[in-house]
Amino acid sequence: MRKVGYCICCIVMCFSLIQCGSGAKGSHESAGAETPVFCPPPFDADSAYIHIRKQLQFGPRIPNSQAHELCGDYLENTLRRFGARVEVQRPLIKAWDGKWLKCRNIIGSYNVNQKERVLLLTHWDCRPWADNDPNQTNRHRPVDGANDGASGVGVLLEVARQLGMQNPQIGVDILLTDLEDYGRPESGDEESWCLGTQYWAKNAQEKGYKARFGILLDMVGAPNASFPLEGFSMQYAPDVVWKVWSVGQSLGYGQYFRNDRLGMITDDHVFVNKLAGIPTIDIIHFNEQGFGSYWHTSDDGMQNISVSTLRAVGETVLKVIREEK
Ligand code: AHN
Ligand code: ZN
Repeated sequence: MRKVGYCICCIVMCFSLIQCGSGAKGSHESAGAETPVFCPPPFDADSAYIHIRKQLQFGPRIPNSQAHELCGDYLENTLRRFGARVEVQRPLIKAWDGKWLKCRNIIGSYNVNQKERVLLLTHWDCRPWADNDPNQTNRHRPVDGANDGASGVGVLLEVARQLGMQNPQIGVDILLTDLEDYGRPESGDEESWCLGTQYWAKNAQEKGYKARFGILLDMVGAPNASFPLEGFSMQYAPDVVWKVWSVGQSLGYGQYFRNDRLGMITDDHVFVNKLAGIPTIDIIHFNEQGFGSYWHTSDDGMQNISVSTLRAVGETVLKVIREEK
C-alpha cells in the first residue's frame, strides 16, 4: 500500500516537473535532468483577500486620519517586503470643500532599469461619507471601503508578491493613489475626484515618465462582478482593453470581462490618459444599475468581497504582465 502511494507520488512529481520545465524561461532553463525546475507560482487570491481584511482593520482610511497614516505605512512596508523599490509622494492638496488633505501616493517598482514599463494603479483611500446609505444617519460617516479601495490594493499587493518571487521581463510600476474618493457629490465637478492621481500624472508628465500602457483596478472584489467595456478606456486605449479582455476570457473569466460597452466613468485612468499621455484602461465593476447597492454605503465590508472575483482579476493582470516582453 505504502509503496503504491510512493510510486504515484513519484509519477505525479515527475509529470509536474516535466510540465513546469517545458514552460520555464530564463536562467533556470539550460541545465540537465537533476537540476530543480522553477515553477512560476500562480496568483494567490486568498492572499489578496487577507490584504483587504488587513486594510479594513486599520479603520476607514480617510484623509488626515490615524487609520490612513498607519495603513499608508503598512502599504509602503509591504511593497518593500515584496522586493519593490518604493517611492512616495506626500503633497498637501486643497479639496473642493476648502480642506487641506495630506496626500500619500505610494509607488512600488520592479525592474527599475528597464525602459519598457507597465503601470498598474488603484486608489487606497476611503470615501469619508457614505452618502448613498439608505439610512440618513450613516451618510456623514466614512465607508469601510472593502470593495471601493481595498480590493484593488489587495490584488496589486499579491501581484507585487508574485513579481518579487519571479521578476517580470518588463518593468512594472505599482501606483497606489490617494484622495480618489473625496469628490464633490452630484456636482459634475469631475476634477474634485482623483486628486492623488492628478498630482502624480502632472509630475510624471514633467519628468518624462513613460509606460507602454496602464491598467487601473477599481472595485474588483464584488461577488459576480461585471466589468463592461468602459467608455474612456475604449476612447483612449482600445487595444489595451482588448489585450486584457482577451487574456481574461482565455482564462475562462468571460462572465466577468463582458464584451459590451457601457457608460463613461471619471476615474483615475482619465487623468493618467489626459495629463500623462499613457494609454490606460479601467477594470471597474458596474452594470446598468450602477456600482452595486453597497457603493458609498456603510455596507461596503468584507461580506461583499469574493475570492473568486479577486482570482479572476489577479490572474488576468499577472498573465498580461508576464506576456509583455
Ligand atoms: C464618479 O462617481 C464621478 N466616479 C466614480 C469613481 C469612483 C468613486 N470610484 C470609486 N469611487
Ligand atoms: Zn468611491
